[in-house]
Amino acid sequence: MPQQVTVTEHILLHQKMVPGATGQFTRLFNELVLSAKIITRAVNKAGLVDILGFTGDVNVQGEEVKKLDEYANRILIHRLARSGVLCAMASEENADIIEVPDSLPRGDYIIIFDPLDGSSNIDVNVNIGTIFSIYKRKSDSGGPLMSSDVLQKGSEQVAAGYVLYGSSTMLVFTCGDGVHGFTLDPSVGEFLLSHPNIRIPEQGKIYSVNEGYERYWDRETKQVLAYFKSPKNALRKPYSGRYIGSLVADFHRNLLYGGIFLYPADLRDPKKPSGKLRLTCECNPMAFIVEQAGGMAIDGGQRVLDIEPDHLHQRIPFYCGSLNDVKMVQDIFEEARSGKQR
Ligand code: FDP
Repeated sequence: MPQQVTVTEHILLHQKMVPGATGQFTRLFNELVLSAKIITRAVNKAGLVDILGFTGDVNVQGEEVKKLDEYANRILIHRLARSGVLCAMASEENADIIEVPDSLPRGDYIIIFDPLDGSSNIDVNVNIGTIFSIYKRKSDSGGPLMSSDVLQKGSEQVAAGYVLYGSSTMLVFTCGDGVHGFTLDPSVGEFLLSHPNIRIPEQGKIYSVNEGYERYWDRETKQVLAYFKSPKNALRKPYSGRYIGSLVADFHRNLLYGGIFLYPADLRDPKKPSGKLRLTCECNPMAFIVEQAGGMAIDGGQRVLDIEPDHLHQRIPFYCGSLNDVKMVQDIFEEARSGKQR
């Protein structure tokens, strides 16, 4: 460990540097950290207590809900509502915005989260994660909350991050001043700074995509993959393919080693022409983190953080990672739009 700084100390230092900070953000973050520890405890006991498998319900995405998904969602809603600083929450598991009950104090922050990402990996002991994205409301405090307060562009995020439940639990986040990673030391129950100022390598060597769906991709994405696999690319050798199938885990590996994550549009299902990943709870937070680490995230057409969301569970095609790799994707899409052939 380079330094024994806890995540709470780090956030308090950040608070001191923000003129006029009230401590509201620190309170919200403390509840997130506590939730991450509680979820870690449940994840670590999976297989020993009755927390694996399905609840029998189907969520707003039409997916079967896993018990651990439901547990993580419940913990986050319960804890975050008690931070006293939120006016609303939104979860990947809930169809609508979650209001903070009248009985609890409120503030100006809004948090959007995916309580347990990579659910299909839960029952087989493969890495999963929690993703979060934090905004401040635009409308006046105390007045009615507007949908535009929740549906802000990703560039308006105040902070974003993820918790990775892996060989250890890691909390990685940005408040707009770089990306920092903290590892949970279970012996002291604290997240300690283990990865200060993370920078993603400018040139990656890994691509992560569910290649089984190649036949359903658009022409440009097929061209992109051909490029990464060609010995004539920037590396002068094929990239390595790595796909865990948990966004948090695939993203985290690429962040540290360099690489690109792709979840393209899928032309198979006309109901989901924009791929699978959700703009507000998955793509925006990852895009904020990757940009803060020196990388890039696009939907094939534009910067992810510039997209105006039109609904809470909107999906977009997602290309995210090392600068040179994502620029290459952008060039291929731009050439296709301008009618040029490579
Ligand atoms: P999951 O459905 O298992 O929760 O968006 C959710 C997600 O996992 C991502 O974490 C992951 O990158 C992707 O879906 C995997 O989807 P495919 O199985 O279609 O590859």
